[in-house]
Amino acid sequence: MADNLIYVLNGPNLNLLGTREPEIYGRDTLDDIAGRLEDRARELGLEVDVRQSNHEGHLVDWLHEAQAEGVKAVLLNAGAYTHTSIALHDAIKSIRTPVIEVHLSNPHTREEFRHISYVGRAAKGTIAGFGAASYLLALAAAAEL
Ligand code: CA2
Repeated sequence: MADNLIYVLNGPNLNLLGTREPEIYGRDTLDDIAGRLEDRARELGLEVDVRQSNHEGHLVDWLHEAQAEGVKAVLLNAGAYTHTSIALHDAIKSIRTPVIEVHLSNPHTREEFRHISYVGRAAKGTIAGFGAASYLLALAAAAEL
């Protein structure tokens, strides 16, 4: 049982964070965000395990693992899979671990194809549009669960 552990799962292209499109996604790298999450988690008596993959199946496996390991919650920025992946939707539905959907940008203010979220339809809640702070806000929400 890892009931003070939070998985922070990141999907495709988020390994490039901080290198391109800073006007949309900000200048922080995923490592910068991970560092800020680790600091805040410590203050909250929690631990974070931050991961990134460009492969949909890895994200599905990690969601199953979150349930098997008994982690407290998952923060999930599924990147573009948010808008396409019924597999991720089903994986979230298949576990009891609460999943909080996270986005740096606000997909609802962007292209039409970003307005559907298969992740959001299965998640406990969504935090979007606050840049890197979205992750910290989601961690605060997870701490309240
Ligand atoms: O706003 C978010 O966090 C997104 O999940 C980011 C995804 C996008 O497809 C979603 O609609 C919203 C894209 C992540 C791509 O990250 C990049 C980072 C640096 C340069 C280019 C892409």
